[in-house]
Order: sequence, then C-alpha cells, then structure tokens
Amino acid sequence: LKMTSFVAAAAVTLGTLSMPSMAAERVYKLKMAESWTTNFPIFGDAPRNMVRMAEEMSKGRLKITIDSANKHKAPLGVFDMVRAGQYDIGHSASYYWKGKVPNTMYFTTMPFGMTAPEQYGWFYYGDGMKLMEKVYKPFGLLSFPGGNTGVQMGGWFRKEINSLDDLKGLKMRIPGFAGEVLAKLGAKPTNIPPGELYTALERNTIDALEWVGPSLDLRMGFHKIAPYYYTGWHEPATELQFLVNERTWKKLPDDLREILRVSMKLAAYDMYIQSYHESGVNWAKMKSEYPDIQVKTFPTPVLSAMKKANEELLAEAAAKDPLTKEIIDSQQAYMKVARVWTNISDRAYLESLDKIAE
Ligand code: PYR
Repeated sequence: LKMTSFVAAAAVTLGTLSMPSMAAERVYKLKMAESWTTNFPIFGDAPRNMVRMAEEMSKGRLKITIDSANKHKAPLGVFDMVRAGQYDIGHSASYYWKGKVPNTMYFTTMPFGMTAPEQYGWFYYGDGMKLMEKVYKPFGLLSFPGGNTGVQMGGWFRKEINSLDDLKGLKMRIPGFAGEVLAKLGAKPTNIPPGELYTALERNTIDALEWVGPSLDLRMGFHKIAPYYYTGWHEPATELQFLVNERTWKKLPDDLREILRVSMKLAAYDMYIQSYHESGVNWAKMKSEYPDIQVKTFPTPVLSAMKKANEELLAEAAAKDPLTKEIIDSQQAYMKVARVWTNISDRAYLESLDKIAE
C-alpha cells in the first residue's frame, strides 16, 4: 500500500511539473561577439565550448551564435557592443577597456602579480568576483572569468634588451597595466588586436610585441621576424572574460542563467588546462624545429626597474580612486597569503627536485 501511494504521489508531482516545463520550452537566442578571428584556437575554443555546453545542458533552450572579429570588425569594441545590446555576450579581455574604464584593467592579470591558481582563488573565494561586479555594474554589464593562459612570455623582440636605455622609445604592443609600466620607463606601448599583430611587426609599425606564449605564438609566425623571445614578468595569469549584458541576463529564467554561468566557468577552466597542454607541446616543438629562436630573460636591473615602476604606478592609481584602492589592496592582501602557500607547495616541490638533480 505504501509503495502504491508513493507511485501515485510521484505521478501527481510529475503531472504538476509538466505544465511549467512545457511553458519553459521557449528558446532564447543570444548573440556573442568575440575579439578573436574566425576559428582562432584556444581563445576561440573557450566561447565555442561554452556555447556547446549551454545548448546541450539547456536541451536547446539556449542558442548562442558567435560572431568573430572578421564579421563584426571591432575586436577591441566588444565592451561597447555588449553594453549597447548589439550583442548579448562578449568574449574578450578586461584590460582591453583600460582607456574607457581604468578599473577594468585589474581583472585580467597584473605585472608581478598573482599566478593563475592564486588569481582563481581571489576571483572565486576572495573578493575578485565582487569587485569585478562593482566595476562593471554601472555599465549594465556582468563580467565572468573567460579562460586563463597561465604565465605569458615577455614577448618577441627584434633587438636584445640589455639595459633600460634599450626600452627608451621602444614601440611595443603590450596591453594592460604592463603597458603603463613600460610607458613609465620610456617605451611607447600600444594595443593591437591579434589579427593585426604579424603585419604590425613585419611593417615596423612596432619594434616588439607580446601576445601569449608558445601555446598561441608559434602559429602567428613572429619568430620569423623577431628572434628574441623573452620570458615573462608582465602577465603571470592572463584571464580572458565573458561579458554579459545585464538586460539579457535578467531576461533569462533562473535555470538558464545557472546553465550559462556554469558553462562559462567550465569553459574558462578548460581553457586554462588547454593552454597548459598546448604550451608544453609547442614549447618542445619550438626548441627542436626553430633553433634560431633565442630565449632570454630581461637583465636583473631592467626587471628591478619594472618592479619599482609597477609599485609606483599602483600607489598613484590607488591614491586617485577609492575603488581602485580597494581592488589593489584586495589583490595584494590575497597574494600575500596565497603566495606563502605557493612557496611551501609548488616552489618547494620544484626546488627540492632541483636539489637532487644537482
Ligand atoms: C593579449 O591580448 O595579449 C592577451 O594575452 C589576451
């Protein structure tokens, strides 16, 4: 008897459930603009994976089309297009908007800042997401982590950098806070979208550039025109970004919002893993197939000057705007705690391996 009434109760429950689920069959068609060119690997895989997961999990109720930079022609205009509602979602990098809203610059990566695991800790378990919301909300936008590259290479240079003098007047493509640091040291930083990088370097519009690292640089062909490949200081944890128009977000039913949120988070995390994989594989290839590439690290006095300029700029920025100060303080405080752990875990592990290898 008990069993029968349980089955009957279940049938009633299912019966009542079928009504709203029928009503929820509405399909939400969203448009996304990415900063990347058509079929771009890794950076383009993240939004493609996100869209696929969201469609599958929603059983087709969320349909998102992606326009690449080849279509919308505004790789560095994603913020404006999503803000205006021309697109519902964007996939780009927060520091591309530093000229419009300087505080957006802190949510990609910072020179001499956190590594990817540290920064993910800050985003999801520290105050990162909350602060990013504070920065984007006035523009009717929501921003979510969109995939991490890990530590980036310092870039491709035609000439060696032996002293601070070599940075004076150097025209370099380098976005974000690192660009500010180089400007303070006399260089001429600029941002150029990825689709135009090779030509800019080839035609001497710029003397040097940083893009990502072996995961994505090799196929760009930079090594053919700039043989010096410097190790990184400027972008230890570049996090891309999903931007969502708040009006679109509010229109979505709760379950689709959650599906979108989870799809973005998983696609971002997957890009981090994919970046690590591709970096390892391509680094090995680079060393064996392109012996002319010379891997360098900036001289210590140059790195020290960069660090000092970085600290001065952080202090100046914090003094100008209370929200900037809140973001910088939060990052510094989080890094201080997380780094102690990094040092006694990852660093200690690798150092102990070095010791027994000696
Ligand atoms: C760059 O624009 O340099 C990135 O790494 C996203």
